[in-house]
Amino acid sequence: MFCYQCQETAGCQGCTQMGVCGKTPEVAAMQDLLIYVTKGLAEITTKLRDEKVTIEKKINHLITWNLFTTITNANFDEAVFIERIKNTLNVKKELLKKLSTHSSLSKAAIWEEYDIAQMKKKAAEVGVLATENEDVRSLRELITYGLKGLCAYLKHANVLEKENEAVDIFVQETLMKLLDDSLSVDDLIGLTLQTGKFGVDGMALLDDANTSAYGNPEITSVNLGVRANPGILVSGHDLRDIEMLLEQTQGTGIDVYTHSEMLPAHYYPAFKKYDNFVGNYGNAWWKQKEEFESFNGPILMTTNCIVPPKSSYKERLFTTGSAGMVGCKHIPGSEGEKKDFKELINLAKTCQPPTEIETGSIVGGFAHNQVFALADKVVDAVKSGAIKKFVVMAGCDGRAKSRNYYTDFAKALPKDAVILTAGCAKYKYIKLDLGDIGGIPRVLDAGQCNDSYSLVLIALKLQEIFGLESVNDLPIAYNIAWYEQKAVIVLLSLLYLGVKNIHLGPTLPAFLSPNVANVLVENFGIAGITDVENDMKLFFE
Ligand code: SF4
Ligand code: SF3
Repeated sequence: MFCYQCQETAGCQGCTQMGVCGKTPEVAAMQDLLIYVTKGLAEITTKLRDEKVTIEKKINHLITWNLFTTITNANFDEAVFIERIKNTLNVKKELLKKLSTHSSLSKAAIWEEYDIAQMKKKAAEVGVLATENEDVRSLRELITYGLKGLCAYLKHANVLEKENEAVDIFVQETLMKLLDDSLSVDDLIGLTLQTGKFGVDGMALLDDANTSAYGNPEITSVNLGVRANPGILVSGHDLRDIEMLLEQTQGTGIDVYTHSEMLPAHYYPAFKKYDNFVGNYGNAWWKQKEEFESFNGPILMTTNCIVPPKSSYKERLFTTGSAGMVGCKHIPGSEGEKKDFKELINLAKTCQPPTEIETGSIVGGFAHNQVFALADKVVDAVKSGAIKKFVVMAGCDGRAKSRNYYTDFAKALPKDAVILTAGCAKYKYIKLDLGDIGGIPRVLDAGQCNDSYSLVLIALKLQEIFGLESVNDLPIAYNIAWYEQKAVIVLLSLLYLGVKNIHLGPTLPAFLSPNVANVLVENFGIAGITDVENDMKLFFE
């Protein structure tokens, strides 16, 4: 196997024996093959569109779901990947019949094999290292990972019945281009920035989907303690799943808690009517082993990020949507279908209530609409000098000790600096008592990683209010932590919007070749992090 798509990749180079995440070589191989056949399918859909053939929505969704399923920590079940490959081959076969000529098709578009041994053989030939030129490989993978992140966001919008066909068309055209050996490094750099443009569109689509379904996030105090009833813990990013679970747990005596990236569900007005929606339990995804154990009740993983579970709670762990884990029950249901969570609810009734691991509360809900409502206050604070700087610290958390940097960085910030955050990176500092500036908390949490879109809107609004020419003229620094591919699309979106001098840590992506890293440094001022003392000087002097 060879995989270097996430920040935790072995030795900052690539996982070759077994994923640091727990991904086996068998799963890695089938993920590679799924990406390959999906690129082939995307080539066919793109060519059919050229011939004015309409591509059904369900095919767009299949492509989206395929990419999402290969995201870090989403699905560890080889059988799921084999099934998806076969399904994709079936769809591909049907569409091929509609295409007027097959003469210019790539090997990926025409490859077809249902025998597992043959699949494995092919998988070994089509992985990341199949591209020999390291710069082309680097850019192809950068774009692929951006598309994976984008597809995760599209999928969340799709389950809320929101579509943007232009984004689907771009995803498919781009997947086709990733098969094209005639594309130069410059072409691929252009495609990388275009991916960022569609990243913005994808996040805007999801923002619209979430806010039109559940209202605009608002300032909310979220309880960290527990109650005496048994509970179900929900993690991942899928708001439609938690909505269905909340509906089905009414009157059952079962409480519902959020974990990690599901915390922002509390910020949406629509979920406040459920009085069994108790609070947030625990921290970011990588703390699952301790926190899922002490939760005592069933856990629902709606998306990434799953840590392969301990046997002590494996029977209580359920997956749904793109998430999957061998030995854990999967709750089926796709767009528009009602999922049945009876099994979790029945199991919860037999479980002990959660063991309390902390008390108190945290405050969040500072997505664009809420911040715009506070704009006067924020602008006054900036004008008076009470707020001298904003630091965007969005992104991901992870298990590497080096990530304690972000806690130390938050603590060391001057008292007139405000953190803007989104994603699970927040767990490194959201529970610190950083106080407020004239009633404005010093950590403003917009929500999930996709709500980085809100941070962009906030920056653009401030630019407009202050009449600045460029978003880079604002007193905003960017110190972003990344882990998986959703952070890649957020980064590409920021680059597309012209944001410069983003610091990315705790390490730069292994998939950036030295030349590609140089392009990012020279054109966008991208840099890594060093230590808190040095970086404080860099950001504040
Ligand atoms: Fe390694 Fe990350 Fe790939 Fe897992 S997702 S195999 S940890 S690079
Ligand atoms: Fe977290 Fe996986 Fe990235 Fe959505 S849940 S931000 S790491």
